[in-house]
Amino acid sequence: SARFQERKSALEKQHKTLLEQKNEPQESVGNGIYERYKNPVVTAAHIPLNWRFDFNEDSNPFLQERIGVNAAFNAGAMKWDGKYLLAVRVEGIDRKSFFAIAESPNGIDNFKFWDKPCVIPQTEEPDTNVYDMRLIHHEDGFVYGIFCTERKDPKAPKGDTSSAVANAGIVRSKDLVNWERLPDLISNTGQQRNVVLHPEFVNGKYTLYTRPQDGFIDVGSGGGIGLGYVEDMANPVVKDEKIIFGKQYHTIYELKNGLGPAPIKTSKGWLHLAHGVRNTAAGLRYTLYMFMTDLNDITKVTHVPAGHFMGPEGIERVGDVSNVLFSNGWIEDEDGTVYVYYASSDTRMHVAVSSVDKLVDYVINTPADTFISAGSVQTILNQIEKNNAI
Ligand code: M1P
Repeated sequence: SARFQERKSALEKQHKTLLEQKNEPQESVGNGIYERYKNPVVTAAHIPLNWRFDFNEDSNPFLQERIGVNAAFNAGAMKWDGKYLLAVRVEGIDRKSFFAIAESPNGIDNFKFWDKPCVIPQTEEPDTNVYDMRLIHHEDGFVYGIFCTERKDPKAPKGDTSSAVANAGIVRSKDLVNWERLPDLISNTGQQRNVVLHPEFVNGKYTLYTRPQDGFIDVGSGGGIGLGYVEDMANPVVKDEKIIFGKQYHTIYELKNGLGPAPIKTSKGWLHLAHGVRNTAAGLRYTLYMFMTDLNDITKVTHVPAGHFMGPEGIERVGDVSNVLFSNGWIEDEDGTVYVYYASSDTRMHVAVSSVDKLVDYVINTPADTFISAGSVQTILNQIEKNNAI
């Protein structure tokens, strides 16, 4: 009918306008470390219309949305064939997350999803939910996708319909379309989330950053960013796992922390982006922070700027899980530009643009935490004195 066609055209026009919207840096002088951009880069509204609508007028006379999408966030990222790709965590209104690749020609706008969502083969025990994929182009030639797989806790008492067990699921691919599923991570330190593969072999072994936790939400007595070694990704038993960056009292990572994307190699050390969590009266607050590890000993943390690198601002503060920034993807371009892809409040994806030089300067020259208020004051006094001497 004319009404059906009219509605279809309106939907298509609205979608096209959103996808083709130009993105620009925010108008503020900024902090000199990175530039935030005005628009989110990927949202639930970016999901292709033909995933959501049945366009057959006989079976869908009102052209209703049949399969709703709630959010698009926590994306892995990589440059592939000259394009900027995000492996987005798409969360349906049915609460299930899955992965779908969105591609942009420039890294800051025009993100468009590939034709179909990713098909992730299952292990013998199907994943109930999957999320937060890190994409790593390993020097063995494969692109690995390491993600969180969640299943109901078999030990949950009857009537407990929310306790879950988290672990790292592993897939690899040579074309990002056909994925080979490997066994889930085998670690004896409890549940795992925020597991990331180091892009290079270390002493001939695969090296994984881990985040052991006692429970599904609580890291408990353990936690922290761990590091362990795997001989064969087809039998991913983590050995010699040790914590390289623990949670710490009265910091932005007081409750828990976890690694974001795989680190970027620089002449000064490995640059890391992570998230830190602290508890507040308003609930958990997630911010992003950075640190650097030694080029020759990746277990050694060499620099940690005090506080957060990015915290939620403005609209970023609001969403399904408010007061959260989370990042599991960044892209280092050939010219040294770094695109930091971050999600706000478990709802949408944004980009902040920096460079390797700027990030290295930030990590090395930002004062470290002194862990007490008087120390923070002294750090400011030192800077005032230095400025007065100019
Ligand atoms: O809701 C905030 C985040 O909570 C979890 O992160 P973590 O294990 O670090 O606490 C994850 O569920 C993550 O997806 C989510 O964004």
